[in-house]
Amino acid sequence: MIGIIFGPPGSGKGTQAAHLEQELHLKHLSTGDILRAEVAAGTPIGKRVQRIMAAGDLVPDDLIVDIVRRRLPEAEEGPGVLLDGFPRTETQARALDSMLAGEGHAVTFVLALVVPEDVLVQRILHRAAVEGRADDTRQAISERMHEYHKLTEAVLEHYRKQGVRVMVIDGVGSPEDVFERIHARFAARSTPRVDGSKPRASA
Ligand code: B4P
Repeated sequence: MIGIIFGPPGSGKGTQAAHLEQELHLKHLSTGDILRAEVAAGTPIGKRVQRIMAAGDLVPDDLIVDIVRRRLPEAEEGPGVLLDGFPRTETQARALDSMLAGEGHAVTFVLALVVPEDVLVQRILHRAAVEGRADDTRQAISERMHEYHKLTEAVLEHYRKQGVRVMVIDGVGSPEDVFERIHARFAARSTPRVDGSKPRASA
């Protein structure tokens, strides 16, 4: 099972991915977390992307595709993978499709979180006050939203056209409320668990 958790900045991708990792036993692969770890460790990749991320821009496709290409085989050794923050452009989506096809795999589902922009901005500014992430400034948030509309939204259409199951979820409310909706959607469609059993009745 290869799932993608998709949504604009601040929509709760990382938050919900942590729940889903436990619920579906998927390996969570967050490109944002990987890049932040590279920056914190001061690696050559980290030095290359630090300013780009802080400005709210997307890092180059070739760099991120290379990172995923190196990490995916290990993640695929488990029962499934949940990609968070990747793919973010059509070029990345095509690269992912061909990487997976090489292993005889394909994207199984896309979970798209929908949240109005004013709520997104409030959430990110709240995180800025708590965590002080370098890209949680008003200017970087505005750039991240711009990049999302310009480049990332098209990824959803890319998978819709392929007939991949796209589940659109209302991402407003507490993280628990949102997870309940996700869980209900999986249960309603009786998505088989990776071990062949049905999902549990409650989260
Ligand atoms: P990400 O780490 O993916 O950043 P994000 O879009 O803000 O998502 P994140 O997971 O952190 O936030 P979430 O919505 O869970 O990427 C960061 C940067 O890395 C990008 O801007 C780019 O520069 C680079 N990058 C990463 N992947 C890339 C790629 N593939 N290609 C190119 N560049 C790439 O949560 C946000 C906040 O809301 C949190 O504080 C959370 O606690 C809160 N929250 C979540 N759910 C909530 C809820 N229901 N109610 C209230 N608050 C909630």
